[in-house]
Amino acid sequence: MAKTSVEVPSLQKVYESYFNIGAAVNLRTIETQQNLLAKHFNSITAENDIKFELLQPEEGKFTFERADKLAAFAQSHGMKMRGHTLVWHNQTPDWVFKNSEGERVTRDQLLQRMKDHMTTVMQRYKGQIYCWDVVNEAVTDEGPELYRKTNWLDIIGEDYIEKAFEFAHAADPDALLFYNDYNESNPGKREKIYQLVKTLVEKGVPIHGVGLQAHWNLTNPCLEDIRAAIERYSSLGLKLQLTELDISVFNHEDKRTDLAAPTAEIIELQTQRYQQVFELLREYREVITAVTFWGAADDYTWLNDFPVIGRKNWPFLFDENHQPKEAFWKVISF
Ligand code: HAH
Repeated sequence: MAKTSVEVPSLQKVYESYFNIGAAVNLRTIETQQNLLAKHFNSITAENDIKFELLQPEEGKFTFERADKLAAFAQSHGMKMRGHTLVWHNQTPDWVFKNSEGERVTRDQLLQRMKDHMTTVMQRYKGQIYCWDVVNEAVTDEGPELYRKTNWLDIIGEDYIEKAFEFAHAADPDALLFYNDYNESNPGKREKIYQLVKTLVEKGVPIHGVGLQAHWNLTNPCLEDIRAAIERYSSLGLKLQLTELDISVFNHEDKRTDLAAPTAEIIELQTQRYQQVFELLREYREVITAVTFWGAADDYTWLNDFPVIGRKNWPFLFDENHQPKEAFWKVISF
């Protein structure tokens, strides 16, 4: 039986004494999903608009209009805001790594650019963005190497990560500083992320948390691996946040494109999965301070273009019409 919207409890209120509930947003979704966001979420992250290439497409030319609009949306709705992201190998313009002759910049030049970007951006949103993904995805998925091969690593060296955290802390001493990564619950990558973060903590680098992106699907990662990752990272005395949660209805290898709507079986699996995941997250309320979805409702998700371009996905608790799915009712029943 369809329930009317007045009977739908607010997700964010149900979880008030557990953790913040966030959503990634963009300029479109703060319009199209405005009511849903206002009711169920008390935190937002800019899906793209705070990334390097969108904030400083050319050296010294900052374009804050989009990010400012999102920050104003958060403020007018009494929401917190997370900052994503400062130092990353993706969505960073080429100019950052090149001088005016088109040659590679030196270590010192790149450190200066990193610092200038971070300082300008963080100071602008000081008091509004309470928590930053300072470094995103610096660890390899496979192989023995710890550090992902990137321009940051090549030009600066392994200490680019600690430098980023130091610049961040100097720019906004009140901000919470996170290391963020995906496949964070995979046992092999988990240990690499753990080693990286442990070294930072031991060196006294100002880091306050680990972001688990949590781009999951109906079966992967298993609950035991998620639990082990939470235990391992939190053993360092850091806070944890799920920063980009979505539960794809396709396993990563599944490249089929013929599904027009989720089957009853898929809906059932996703419902159970969300129930189990949130049961586990509630157990760790002492260390998990926020759970942010990488979107809000099934009418818009980056998964419609990843990893298969143009394939529809249905990864959230709310359907395409912003109505709560079965999974929503399980997540709020405890
Ligand atoms: C995340 N990467 C990024 O943190 C986020 O900024 C982006 O909008 C979407 C997902 C996840 C990822 C990827 O982009 C490519 C391969 C694996 C995982």
